[in-house]
Amino acid sequence: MQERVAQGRTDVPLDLEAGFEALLAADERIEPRDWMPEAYRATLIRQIAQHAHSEIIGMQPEGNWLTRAPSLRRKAILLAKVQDEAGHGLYLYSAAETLGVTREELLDALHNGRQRYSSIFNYPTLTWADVGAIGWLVDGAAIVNQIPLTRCSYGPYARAMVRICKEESFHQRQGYESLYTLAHGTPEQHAMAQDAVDRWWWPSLMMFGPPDSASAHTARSTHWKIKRHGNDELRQRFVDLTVPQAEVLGLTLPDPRLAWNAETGHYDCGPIDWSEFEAVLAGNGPCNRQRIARRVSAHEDGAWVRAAAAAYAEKHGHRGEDGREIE
Ligand code: BYC
Repeated sequence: MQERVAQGRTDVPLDLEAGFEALLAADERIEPRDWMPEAYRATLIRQIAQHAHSEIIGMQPEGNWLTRAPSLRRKAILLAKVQDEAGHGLYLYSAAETLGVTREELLDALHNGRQRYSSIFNYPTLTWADVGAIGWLVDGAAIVNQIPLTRCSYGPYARAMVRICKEESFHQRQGYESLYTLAHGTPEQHAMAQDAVDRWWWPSLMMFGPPDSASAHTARSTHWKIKRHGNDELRQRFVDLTVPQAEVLGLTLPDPRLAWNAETGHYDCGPIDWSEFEAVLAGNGPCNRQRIARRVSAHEDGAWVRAAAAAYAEKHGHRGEDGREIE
């Protein structure tokens, strides 16, 4: 804090809590070495870890189609997307580590269910069209949720979001383009695309989290400028953006009550079945057990890589690849 005053970045009172609040009020970023309330730290660890876990578990539904992509071009695109997701996860784990947790603690918490990952990754990918639906709807929803996080008060998370959103906008476009091709293909391909959209629409809306009236964390996270908008506002923004895109795709959305409301300037929607969301969060979605079991076995299979890396570090001390001492 004193360092900031010395740098002339902002006139921060020396009292720690007041200094923290002053940084928030000035819309400055909080950095890892700054003082922060423990509850702010805990909230960020929870959210960033959940986000990182979502990226890593989110590789599984699409990875399921890597060996069955319909062409070399589609396979190369999907491979790149799934690799991007691994990169996002690692980047986010690093952001969480700046808050004082270790990678091991974070992975343990994922594996034993103490930390969550996004509800959306507990659904199966039954056909190739699901890959397109994930890109269009799931990445589309993720971008709407994450663009405001580029202005999150915690610097490392905000900066991670800038890079991740850039890549996810490509992911969203590839999904849209893939679905467009199917929707304008044979009647069977059109039907497959429609079926995928029918199954992914409602879970994509649930991705934004519970209604604000039932959201435990929104009020405090908004005060801390971690969240910039409520869950309902972002969900509505996603619906408003997506309905016209569905029309261009030539596909329908599975909500008979979806209608333009000229008075509000938004689309009205039918009610979301929150009991489904609660069941998924309680571990009873269609694929919860399978996804965690797969993750745990991948982690166990990778034990030899971690052991080899540790042995190498031990043998070479704190030396970089060029053999020089790392300070
Ligand atoms: N799923 O008070 P609330 C991707 C929980 S991956 C599961 O509103 P908050 C991609 C919430 O944790 C991108 N749980 O919470 C990857 C809380 O539970 P606890 C994923 C959910 O944190 C691969 C309780 O419900 N994006 O793009 O203020 C392939 C109450 O909720 C969910 C992110 O992770 C959910 N959907 O707001 C393709 C974005 N929603 O902890 C694509 C970062 C809520 O009290 N995260 N819960 O037991 C966020 O922006 C916020 O954490 C949320 C929730 C808006 C999701």
